[in-house]
Amino acid sequence: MSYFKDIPPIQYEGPDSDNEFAYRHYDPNEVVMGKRMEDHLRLAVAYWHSLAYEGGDPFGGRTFERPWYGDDMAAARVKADAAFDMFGVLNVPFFCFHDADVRPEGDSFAESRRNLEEICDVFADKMQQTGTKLLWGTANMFTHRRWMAGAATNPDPEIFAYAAATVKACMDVTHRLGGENYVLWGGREGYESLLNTDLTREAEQAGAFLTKVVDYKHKIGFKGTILIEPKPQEPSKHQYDFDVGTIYGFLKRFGLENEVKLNIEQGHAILAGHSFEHELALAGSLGLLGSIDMNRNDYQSGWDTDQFPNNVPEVALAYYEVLRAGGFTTGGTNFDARVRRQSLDPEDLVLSHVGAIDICARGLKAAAAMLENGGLEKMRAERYAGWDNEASQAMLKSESLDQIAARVEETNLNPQPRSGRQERLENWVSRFV
Ligand SMILES: [Mn+2]
Repeated sequence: MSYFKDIPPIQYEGPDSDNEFAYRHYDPNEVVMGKRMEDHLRLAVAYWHSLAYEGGDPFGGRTFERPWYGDDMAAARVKADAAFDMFGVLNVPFFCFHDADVRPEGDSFAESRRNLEEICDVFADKMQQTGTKLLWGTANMFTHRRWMAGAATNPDPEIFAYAAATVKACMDVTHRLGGENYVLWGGREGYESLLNTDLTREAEQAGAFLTKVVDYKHKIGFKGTILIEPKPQEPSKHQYDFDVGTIYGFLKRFGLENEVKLNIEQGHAILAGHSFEHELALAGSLGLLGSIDMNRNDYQSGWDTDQFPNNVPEVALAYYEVLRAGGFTTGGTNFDARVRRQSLDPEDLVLSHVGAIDICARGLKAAAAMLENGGLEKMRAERYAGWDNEASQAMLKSESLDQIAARVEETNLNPQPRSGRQERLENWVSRFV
């Protein structure tokens, strides 16, 4: 019997509905800027948070009781049943998973791979039956003790080899399931102490590893996008994929900037000292915006708490940058978010997503309204209008520093500052959110 048997399928009932188990703002068929809302947001449930997480924190273990907990294939099958029941209740088009979320670890690499392939056969059948699609697959190379000093950046070449085999297996099943992206998040790719770390070697290893991943993608004809997910720290003290700007430098260094894009997470952006919209805008500007992990952190604790989003103004500014960059192609909105330790019930698991999905719908609609109004773009164009003439462009392209200096004195240049209008623009945004 389904774990979600007492919960009706969630449907759009409009903003005046009094039903807790309904969408008030997410209408998959509503057209926003010429596209269905479902096709804009491309929502995905994260297997690890919703099915594998047991309610633990650094001070205590499992609080949840789910019928699928266990480390054998029978439990993995019960978990898959519950997962697809939940996707159906929510009516989300996509899911995402790590290998370790969906299958038990085997006694050997080969057994782990066979377990993964067997459960992905189950997924393939369920995907066929339900129409649910895979937004992305990925490898968990951070939980098991073998990864404690990193995967691709490990000082031990045998770990590098095990990581390569692991990623190959995960890419294979992602490809077979029609996954639209493949993600690499390097939680252990970094260091705890510089005293025992050779930064130069570890960067070379990471570059060689990613090059092999890209080569293999082309070899098997995987048409999805390879994505790297930035995060500055946690679990490692310092992670190499610190933020968007850092990864851009890494990709340029190894000539991979046209092969790899980014999966950008709200909580990780905040940990890096940025806003989510900053990271999205920078990725958009660099042509690297791939997909997003939607969540939020607790603003007091400073930890990566992976909570569900609940702030429309923040989410609106995030989708504004997504829309400005042209919207998602292979990417989407993955809820990298989990219910809190005390939220024990199946209803909590479902309603957390319902609320977050409505927040995303409101954010998307506000972002589209801002973009269609054009107020911010008009202001920006006015602010930089001085550059839209031949003389200004010549200064950038051909004038030398001393020529510019001579001109400043000859023309007795005396520039006057102009208002940045920040509060007026904040007032303008508030009209939409
Ligand atoms: Mn996170």
